Amino acid sequence: MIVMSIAGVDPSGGAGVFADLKTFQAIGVYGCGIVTALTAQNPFKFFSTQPISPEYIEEEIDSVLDSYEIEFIKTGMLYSPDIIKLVSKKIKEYDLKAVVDPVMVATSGGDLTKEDIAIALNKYLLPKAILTTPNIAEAEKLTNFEIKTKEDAIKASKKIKCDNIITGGHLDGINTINIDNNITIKKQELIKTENLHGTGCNLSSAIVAYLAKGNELENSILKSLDYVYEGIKNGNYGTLIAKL
Ligand code: PXL
Repeated sequence: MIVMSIAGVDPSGGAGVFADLKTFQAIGVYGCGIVTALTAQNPFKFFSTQPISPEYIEEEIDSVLDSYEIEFIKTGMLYSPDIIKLVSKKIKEYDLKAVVDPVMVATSGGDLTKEDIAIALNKYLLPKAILTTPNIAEAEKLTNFEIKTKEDAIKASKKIKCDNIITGGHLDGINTINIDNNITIKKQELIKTENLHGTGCNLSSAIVAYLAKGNELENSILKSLDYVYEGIKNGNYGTLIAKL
């Protein structure tokens, strides 16, 4: 089983492609990583971004998919509408099943996108995705709808252009899962910690790994919520990673 992440590089290893590859390995699938941008950052501070050209990203994707049979991929930091368009084209060309993490703002406040990319995500990528995994702020940007309550999250989830999970880290631990317009609420206890850097990246890559291992979509999501929850509890994210 081979899966692929198309995302940015966080050199501190907590988020982005490096984190995705670790999650793939931990769950037991082989991971490939396509780099869309380099960043200079650590869990406390974001310094800068160096995007890769869409032409070169295309060459990276072709070089892997020319030799590997891949069904499931995830996308993370895509940086610009041009990169989003390119990725959408490649999903169609290779008939890929894509889990889209609609990365827009870093917890550390960094420059993960060139401009507001919600329009491009809605227009080009989400209609081709099998799932998207926004947090509350990202779901608000995708839908232009403010989320304050569980009912708001359910309404927003029905406005999103593909199956989705709106993660509940900023909504009392209430995760809203919408598959074929059927809503499942999965509440998780919130863990008091500062160490959450990369949890979004890890959730979407875990979902891809569980899908590749033959799990259905809802089961893959539920297993991945548990996987990330255990990781947070064990201090696997952000600064405490150093204890590993
Ligand atoms: O979690 C969002 C994210 C995605 N991709 C990269 C990141 C971050 C957050 O810092 O650095 C490369």
